[in-house]
Amino acid sequence: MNKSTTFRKIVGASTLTLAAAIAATSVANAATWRYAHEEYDGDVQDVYAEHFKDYVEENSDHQIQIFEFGQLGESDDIMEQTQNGILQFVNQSPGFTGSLIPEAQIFFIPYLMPTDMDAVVTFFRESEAINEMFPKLYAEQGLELLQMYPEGEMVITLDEKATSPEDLQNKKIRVMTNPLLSETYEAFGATPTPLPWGEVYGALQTNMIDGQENPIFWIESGGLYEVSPNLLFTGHGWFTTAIMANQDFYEGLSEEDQKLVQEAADYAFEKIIDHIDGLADESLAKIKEASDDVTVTKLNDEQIEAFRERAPQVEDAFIEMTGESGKKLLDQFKEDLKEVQNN
Ligand code: 6CS
Repeated sequence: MNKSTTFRKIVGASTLTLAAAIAATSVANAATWRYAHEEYDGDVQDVYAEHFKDYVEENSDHQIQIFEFGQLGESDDIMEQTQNGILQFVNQSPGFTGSLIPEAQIFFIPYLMPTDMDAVVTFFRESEAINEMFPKLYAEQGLELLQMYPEGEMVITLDEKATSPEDLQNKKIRVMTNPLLSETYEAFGATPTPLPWGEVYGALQTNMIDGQENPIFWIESGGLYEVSPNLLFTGHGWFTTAIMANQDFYEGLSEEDQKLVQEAADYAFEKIIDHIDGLADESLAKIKEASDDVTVTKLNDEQIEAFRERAPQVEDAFIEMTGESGKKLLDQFKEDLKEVQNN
């Protein structure tokens, strides 16, 4: 064997060893990250999670394991598991986070958000309150906020048709478990009843409550129209949700993996905006097809005004609950919204 063949063999062998070592390191660094959300297979949060998973798995050796509603408990349970580091990612809606981060209740001030979807999406993309102020508030609770996104316009479902706050008197309306949402329904004339999601269908079925609010896709997918068939479109807000990571986990990632996570969150955001476009109309059509008992009431401007004029007292309650920090957030929120509407 001549010198050059020997040299090539040695180099070849060491290249192979190096490649094997790199492969072993990358397998050793490949992790399985646990991600829980609050919805079921095919619902908006699940679609977001699947896109996030696709991006991560296509662009790294890491795997994402998704847990849907109920597999690990209620929304508050998955948040606790994330704060404890048992889960790496959690999708929790401000409807529940509001009890942990009072400022997150801002989404429950009625008639703050526009009804037009393009304006809502632009707001989420560009808002300084959403993209700069909220991450700091979540960080105080050990959470790295990755993205906030809208799921759909809120619609009230009731046991009877209604068109005014007077019609809501004595109606027990289920609300997610944050105090400001209770203020909203009190302002609307109703009796708010905070409940975790798992109890809502049964409570409607047994008439423990008379109604609830949610986006149409969820009213359809959860079969809520079967037990609460009168739909009332008041235009008072959007269901918003948020995806976040345990902050210690996130800060322990390499720069490359942090970038991967951010890109996956942005990628899934774009996908979800496409997904929700037209989803409410499709879901309403499915509901009408499935049930003859369903009624749909879309309030006119004058009827909406009767609800809207009760919003300022909820805004006052928000400021009372959140102090200076909430006031600053609300001012920025309003400024961001004005900018979106002016453009
Ligand atoms: O009303 C609720 O509690 C649920 N609504 C939606 C649209 N997603 C998850 C949440 O738990």
